[in-house]
Amino acid sequence: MKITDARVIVSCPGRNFVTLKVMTDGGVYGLGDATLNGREKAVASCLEDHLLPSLIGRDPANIEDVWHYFYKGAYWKRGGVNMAAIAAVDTALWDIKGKVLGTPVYNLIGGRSRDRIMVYAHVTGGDAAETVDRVHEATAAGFRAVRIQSGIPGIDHTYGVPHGRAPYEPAEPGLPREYFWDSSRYLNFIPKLFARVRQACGDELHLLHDVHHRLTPVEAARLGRELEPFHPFWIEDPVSGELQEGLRLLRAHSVVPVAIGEVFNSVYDYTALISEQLIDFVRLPPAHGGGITHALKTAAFASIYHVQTGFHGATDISPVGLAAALHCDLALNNFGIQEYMPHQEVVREVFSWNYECRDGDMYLSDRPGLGVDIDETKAKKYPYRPASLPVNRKTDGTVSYW
Ligand code: CS2
Ligand code: MG
Repeated sequence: MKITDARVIVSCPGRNFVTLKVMTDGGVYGLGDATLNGREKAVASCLEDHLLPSLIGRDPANIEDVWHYFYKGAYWKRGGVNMAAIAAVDTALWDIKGKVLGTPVYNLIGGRSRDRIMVYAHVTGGDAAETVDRVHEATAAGFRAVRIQSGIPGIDHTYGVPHGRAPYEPAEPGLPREYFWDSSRYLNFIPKLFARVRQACGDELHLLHDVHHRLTPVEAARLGRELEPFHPFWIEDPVSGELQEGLRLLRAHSVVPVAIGEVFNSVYDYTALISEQLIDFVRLPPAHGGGITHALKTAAFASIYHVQTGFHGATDISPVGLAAALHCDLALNNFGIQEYMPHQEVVREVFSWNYECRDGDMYLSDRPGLGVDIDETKAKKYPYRPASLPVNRKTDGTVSYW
């Protein structure tokens, strides 16, 4: 079997998605997600100009070899753009293999380890009272795990907290907007938010919280300590993880579980974090970290150190990328939880998929391959629109993490 053609489809049904379609001489094709929020065109060019010309003519069955050809062969290793491009190729090849063999991808990577995949819902409120109300709505809808984010007293607009009931979409049209941030106000408020939610919703609900990389290690240690009485499921990205050693300080002072890595792009970003057991969950999803092939290796390495998966699943991961994560979730023994933020309705015009969320769990059908398709004619109706993630400044104007 040979790869005969491959094309990149950039489309904006409500938000931008970059999708790779790989065609074969057998008539079977595979899809991969190449969306990197705010850097969509860079990944499209990486594929079109650099990877795809040498993909044509290869045997799509040889996934491991193709992965290493692009990873080792690039000379310039890793990087968000490069690893998202490799991920798209890899995912498309797993899709093809599943379709050719007539079996879902999860069957090719170990089969089912469970029947369903626990997901966490996003709950955001303008203030603590509204957040509590929204948690009640999420539990009434069946969710057993919720990520709680809230507007913070004294901070005008917080990244990740949309106004009213607007859908959560981190990128905004045009150039980056600037938001302001004050860690001391945040640190004073979040333990109070957790106290209110625990008091209103009881002990059983899993509570998660995303710090969005904003704290220093010692600030994160304070947060971890103060949240301990409310036993969070995890705190996410408490510090910016590129300094892996920074997590030692947090670990030394707190037993709050830590999830990290949605902005990482390979297992090499995790070596100290995992081998020193400084974290509890890896967030790097297949779509941003070299695809299913590399996600399985990262998860295998993590499993040795009792670290579980909690893959990133925000709306900037397309249905193709989410499906890739779900197949891994179903198969991996050290699956922990999956993030789930439903796509806008308009996304259904362009993509069709085989997963369904019921009562806080995700179910995958046994459709061969990934089980996701794209309607290229409909995709053309929604051309690319430039959009950016915001830039964060401290209240005195200094650029900070988000
Ligand atoms: C967030 C995302 O889902 C999450 O945990 O951190 O909203 C993230 O900021 C975006 O996906 C960035 O593209
Ligand atoms: Mg996050």
